[in-house]
Amino acid sequence: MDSHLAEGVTPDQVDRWVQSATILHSNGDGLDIAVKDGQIVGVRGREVDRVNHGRLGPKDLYGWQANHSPDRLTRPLVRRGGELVETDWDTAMDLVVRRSKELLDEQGPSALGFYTSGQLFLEEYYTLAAIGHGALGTNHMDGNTRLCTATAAAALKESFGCDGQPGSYTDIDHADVIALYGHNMAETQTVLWTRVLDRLAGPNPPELLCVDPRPTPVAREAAVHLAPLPGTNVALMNGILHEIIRRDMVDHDYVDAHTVGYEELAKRVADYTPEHVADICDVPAERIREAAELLGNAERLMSTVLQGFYQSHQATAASVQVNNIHLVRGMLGKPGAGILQMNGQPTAQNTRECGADGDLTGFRNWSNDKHIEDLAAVWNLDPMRIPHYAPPTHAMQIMRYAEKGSIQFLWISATNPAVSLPELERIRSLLAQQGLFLVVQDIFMSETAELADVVLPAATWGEKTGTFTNADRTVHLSDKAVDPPGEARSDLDIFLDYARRMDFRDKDGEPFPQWHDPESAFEAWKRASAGQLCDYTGLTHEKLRGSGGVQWPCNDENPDGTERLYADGRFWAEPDQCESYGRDLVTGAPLEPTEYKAMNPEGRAIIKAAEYLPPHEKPDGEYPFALITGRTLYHFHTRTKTGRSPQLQKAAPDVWVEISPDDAREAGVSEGDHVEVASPRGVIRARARINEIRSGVLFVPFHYGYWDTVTDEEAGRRDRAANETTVTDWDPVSKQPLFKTSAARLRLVGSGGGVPAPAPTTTASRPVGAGTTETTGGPGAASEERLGGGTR
Ligand SMILES: Nc1nc2c(c(=O)[nH]1)N[C@H]1C(S)=C(S)[C@@H](COP(=O)(O)OP(=O)(O)OC[C@H]3O[C@@H](n4cnc5c(=O)[nH]c(N)nc54)[C@H](O)[C@@H]3O)O[C@H]1N2
Ligand SMILES: Nc1nc2c(c(=O)[nH]1)N[C@H]1C(S)=C(S)[C@@H](COP(=O)(O)OP(=O)(O)OC[C@H]3O[C@@H](n4cnc5c(=O)[nH]c(N)nc54)[C@H](O)[C@@H]3O)O[C@H]1N2
Ligand SMILES: [Mo]
Repeated sequence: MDSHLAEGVTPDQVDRWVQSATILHSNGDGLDIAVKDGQIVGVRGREVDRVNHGRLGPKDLYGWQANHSPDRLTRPLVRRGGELVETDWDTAMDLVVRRSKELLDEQGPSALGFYTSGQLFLEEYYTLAAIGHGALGTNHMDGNTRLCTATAAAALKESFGCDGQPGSYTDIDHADVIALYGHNMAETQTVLWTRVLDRLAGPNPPELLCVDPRPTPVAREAAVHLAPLPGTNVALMNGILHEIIRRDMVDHDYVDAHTVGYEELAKRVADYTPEHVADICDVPAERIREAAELLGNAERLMSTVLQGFYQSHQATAASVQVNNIHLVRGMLGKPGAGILQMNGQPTAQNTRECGADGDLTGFRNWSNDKHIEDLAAVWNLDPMRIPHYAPPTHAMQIMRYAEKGSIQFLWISATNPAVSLPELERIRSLLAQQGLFLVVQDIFMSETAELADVVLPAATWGEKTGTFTNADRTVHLSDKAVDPPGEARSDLDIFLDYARRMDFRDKDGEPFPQWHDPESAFEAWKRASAGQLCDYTGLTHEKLRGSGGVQWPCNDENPDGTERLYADGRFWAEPDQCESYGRDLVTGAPLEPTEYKAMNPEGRAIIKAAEYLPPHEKPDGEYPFALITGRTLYHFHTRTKTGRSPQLQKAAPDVWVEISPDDAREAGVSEGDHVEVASPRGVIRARARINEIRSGVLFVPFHYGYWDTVTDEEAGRRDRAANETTVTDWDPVSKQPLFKTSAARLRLVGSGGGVPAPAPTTTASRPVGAGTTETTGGPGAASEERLGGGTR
């Protein structure tokens, strides 16, 4: 069991252990919070938990310290004479309510927008969805899940008719091949990775396939590592499918009984020979054959997909090809044969289920009037109150409407777009506009809160009760351990307070939402989920208390939850049932209900093919590098929590840029030198880390914004956040922005005096020459990386 307690505190001094789960990734590791004298003083892993069996990762062990950081927001703030000043809740909420009512009267609900998170609790999202889509009737509601797992949801809908992960983490225990696509699991889901490492060290170890342009710890363990040029995933996947089909490593019985679309796929990938694909991806053709061989011979294939696929221009098309490999090989619904279209944030699954993003509550279908009526009945509202004339506005479009002035009220909760959205100069200026009334609900004075008209101080994890669901559908309870600081209030209380002050009513004139606390919100949600794929009716807060997590669907038929979906080869895809009729994978154009019915009358799994298109912004003479951005082990996003945990902050104190040895030599750059990375949008300055990243590619972690750049020299400078450089563009199907494909140039600014870059040395950013003990680590392997991958 992993545990960390504050210095000087011993386990016997702990007053209480309070059940919860981890919140700085999507793994959902069960933990207990240690409480002493009304303060959180540590955590320990829960051995009874099905997900982690007591293990915890570095962020979980140290991240909780941020909760009692002295600079937590403790009172509401309002802008007066240009300055944010403290006030009381009545004053702040009155302002929010007054502006809402004015805009509702003058312009209607479309003047109001909501941008939320993947980090609140289920009860909070359900409440927000009911307020936004139900009571107010605005179409403008989305989550930062748009930046995170919109593609996971889209890929699942395209292939299986509905969101919901088919697989289970236990598939790792059974698989003989594990494929990780654009997923640096070793750094982003550390406990899940230890489960993989256990298998690798045990009897009958599985073989790994890693698809990632960087030498991640996953790549180092892989039997086959493909390092394609960023933005070429669809070509690569089509090449692998080409080989699998050419060599007839296809489960024709499964395909015939349970799928539609196989012929179309076979036709579409016919031209994608390994040689052709090798040219596009700059990966040796032989390596593509090896990957196909591995996948095609697997008896129990487990796949995970994450941001290397989701945050690029053909995100959904690429992710769907992973589903296709499973469908053509009949690798679903049995132990070891699982797909995880991964989540990133701890509660992103709930944002989607509850419909606090572009989805409709309970995985209902926006284009199916019966589903709207059904939800309206659950809410006891008139169906016409739920806007469904068009698909809900996605986050990037919400920002566009705010920029243009049609959205004049924007309520942002638990996300920090002034650091996490692309093209920050634009985001800062549109959020700061005079005409936009900006409400920011956070636990710290984030870069976004700095721009707000009203700042609402929230209580967070450990200070409130609620449930959340991880990437393999495991539901956990997180109980309140301590009181929030000052006057901070839970997000649920804030949303409900708004609803009461707005005096929303249901059809019977009763206050809407009809619930008032976490437990009644959960009970209400159960009614909304009843009979849907994400059925929670068999769960209660009490049942989860003490448990090791339960996987939905959990209902009368499955009282202990459900390990794998679609075990019987039946999908949630019947025309009357499905969450979406699907889209064209290349253009994003939605299918009409009649088209869907004609294509898939029996509700089978859908094998959908896609042509490869090159990225819109490719390296050229002026911007010769492909710039990718992402994560490091020790930090979470914009570091509002991990940057306030001394151990984590020390492990990765400042931004860096990863450069290959060849590229560094050509630019005259040595380890630790100061360099400038410029894209057509903006410039950042960072220190150079020379590592085994493939040539032609630069990597910058996106964790570093401006809240802790406090020295005189740094104050006011805006050249540290990766998103100064990224592009305003998105996948046409999922609308997820492209954080992993832009073009950039590199320039030496000054010597670092031989001091290494402030980057960790044990992660994907490990410097060249370090740690040659691992399988692909030596200089020979490094040159193979530069050719686009290696074998073990
Ligand atoms: N330590 C840590 N863990 C986290 C988080 C965190 O901030 N820090 N955040 C959580 C969240 S919200 C998320 S969404 C997940 C994200 O978890 P991951 O997706 O694992 O993390 P990223 O670093 O964003 O991207 C993964 C990999 O994609 C690769 N990549 C880039 N471009 C391409 C490409 O074109 N093709 C391919 N195949 N690969 C490419 C990158 O080299 C990178 O190693 O992590 C979760 N866990
Ligand atoms: N360049 C680049 N950009 C990216 C990515 C990338 O890979 N590259 N990844 C994208 C992805 S996958 C993600 S998920 C996003 C993440 O981007 P963000 O969501 O903007 O990042 P966070 O730092 O997690 O912001 C969460 C905010 O919520 C606050 N908060 C924490 N807990 C609570 C709570 O309980 N209540 C309230 N009200 N507030 C709380 C935190 O203090 C913080 O300000 O970034 C995206 N942006
Ligand atoms: Mo994410």
